[in-house]
Amino acid sequence: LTIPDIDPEEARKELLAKYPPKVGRKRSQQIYIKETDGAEDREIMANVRTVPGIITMRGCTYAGCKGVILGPTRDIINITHGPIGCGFYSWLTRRNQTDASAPGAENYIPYAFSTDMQDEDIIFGGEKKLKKAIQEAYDLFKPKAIAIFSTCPVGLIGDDVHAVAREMKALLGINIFGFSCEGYKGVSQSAGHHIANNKIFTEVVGTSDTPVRKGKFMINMLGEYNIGGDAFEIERILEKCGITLNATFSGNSTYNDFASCQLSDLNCVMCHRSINYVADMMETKYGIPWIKVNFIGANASAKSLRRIAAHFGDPELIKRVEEVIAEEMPEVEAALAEIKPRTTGKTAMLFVGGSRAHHYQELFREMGMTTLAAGYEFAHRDDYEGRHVIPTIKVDADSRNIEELEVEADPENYNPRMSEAEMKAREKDGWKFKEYEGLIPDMPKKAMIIDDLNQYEADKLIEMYKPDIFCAGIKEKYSVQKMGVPLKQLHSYDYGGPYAGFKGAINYYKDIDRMVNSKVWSKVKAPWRASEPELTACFVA
Ligand code: CFN
Ligand code: HCA
Repeated sequence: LTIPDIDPEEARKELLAKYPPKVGRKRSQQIYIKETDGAEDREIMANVRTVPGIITMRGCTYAGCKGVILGPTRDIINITHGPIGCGFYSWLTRRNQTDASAPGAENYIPYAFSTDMQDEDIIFGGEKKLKKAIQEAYDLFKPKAIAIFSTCPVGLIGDDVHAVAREMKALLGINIFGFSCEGYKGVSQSAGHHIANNKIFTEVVGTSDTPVRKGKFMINMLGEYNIGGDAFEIERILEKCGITLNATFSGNSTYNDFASCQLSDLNCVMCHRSINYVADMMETKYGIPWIKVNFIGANASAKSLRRIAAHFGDPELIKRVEEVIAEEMPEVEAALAEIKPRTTGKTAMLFVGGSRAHHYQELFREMGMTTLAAGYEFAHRDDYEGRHVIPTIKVDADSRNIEELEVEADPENYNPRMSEAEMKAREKDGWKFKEYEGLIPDMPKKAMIIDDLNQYEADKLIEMYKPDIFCAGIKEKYSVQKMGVPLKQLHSYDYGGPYAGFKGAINYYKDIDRMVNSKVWSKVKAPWRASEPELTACFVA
């Protein structure tokens, strides 16, 4: 797989040419060009604030906390404390699916709960309204737990959601907890993941010793959110192998799944970015080891199953996993053989979130397609650079709070390029390091890796490279299509999916084949283009 004949250094210059010098210098550190086909020893700048005025693809801290981490839980009532827009626009937009027929758990996902703050609440304070909302939700549903999410104005006016949570918890006798996840709290969604996960870890994980499920090989899947039903496909495969998926963080999950997840034998981390620290904390507190897995792509799925089986080391399980792979692969191979002649040689660009821009390259490779450029919206350096990068910070897991996790941002403590000697020295001090497969080492020579891509740069990239497909989200979809290039939403899957596991790979091959071979958008002319001369004349006059 090779990149077409475009000089990436020239392309980088073109991307940066319009910026004022200071902005250009900052952006240039977030644009990385591969010099080889393998691992390299350079840094990319990531997880830094977007320059104000730039139209970023990122979302906010509230979105990361409420939408991403807690959104897919079924039986926790999630109340947005804020103006109605925040609750409304995080209502069912992520396509995290639920098993409505599952016994023993309520499903509140179809509801949008919000305090609907008005001007007078901003002026006089919104705590009373929040208490009323909690009482109302309790009276109507009698849930196991209620979570409160702070939006920007809540932090600005100083409502104490934690005090309200404590008071209502004492009054109602159920678990109620608040999140200080105001949208502006961090540089992106990523801060919201931290805030959500820390609280779930301290308030819920390990609070029950009653197992929800039993099995010989019990695993948790961390960082799998069941978008388009991905977790259902992963569970189907695991079940076939005789592996019990105990708790998923947090696709189709329940309060009790979190509360008793410490009874599992192994944590598998699917999306490293959103949750790696929970795996660390569970290892520290409960001694549960963790491994990285990836169920996006048929080969990646097979590799992950083998990794899980190897961890348990049970000969029967190892054999069963091989049987399942052998059973599943022929259908995948047949689907691939059908589409591959049409997809081979096509090109893609992926700018998505904090893990999919990497994971989906596997599927494109299977189809014989080349990724010309890719990047994350909000991932950190370890997600890009890979290598030994996960220090288990020496603090008591229970007391580990967001300030302590900020240590990650400190390059002194958290350097993916740390030398072997320094890692050894730190290991003596109680630090742990793990292998992690990053995006940059996996990309071909001349590929561009761009952090926190923006609207202007996306347009420029498309003009220069004319990829056969662009993968991003809803905000990017229509502007890209107007440039004649099909856009695959790799957040919501555009009503499609699942794309995980073996069946998911087949779905993906078919969808992408259709998109790169019937480029309807390049054949459509926008109505205003047809009458452009008239309009121009009109404005000139
Ligand atoms: S489901 Fe995940 S896989 S959790 Fe994360 S980093 Fe978002 S919501 Mo959109 S699709 Fe995306 Fe990842 Fe992990 Fe989703 S690539 S941006 S915050 N993400
Ligand atoms: C979020 C959620 C999001 C947005 C997707 C998009 C998702 O970041 O708050 O921009 O299309 O997957 O739903 O990432």
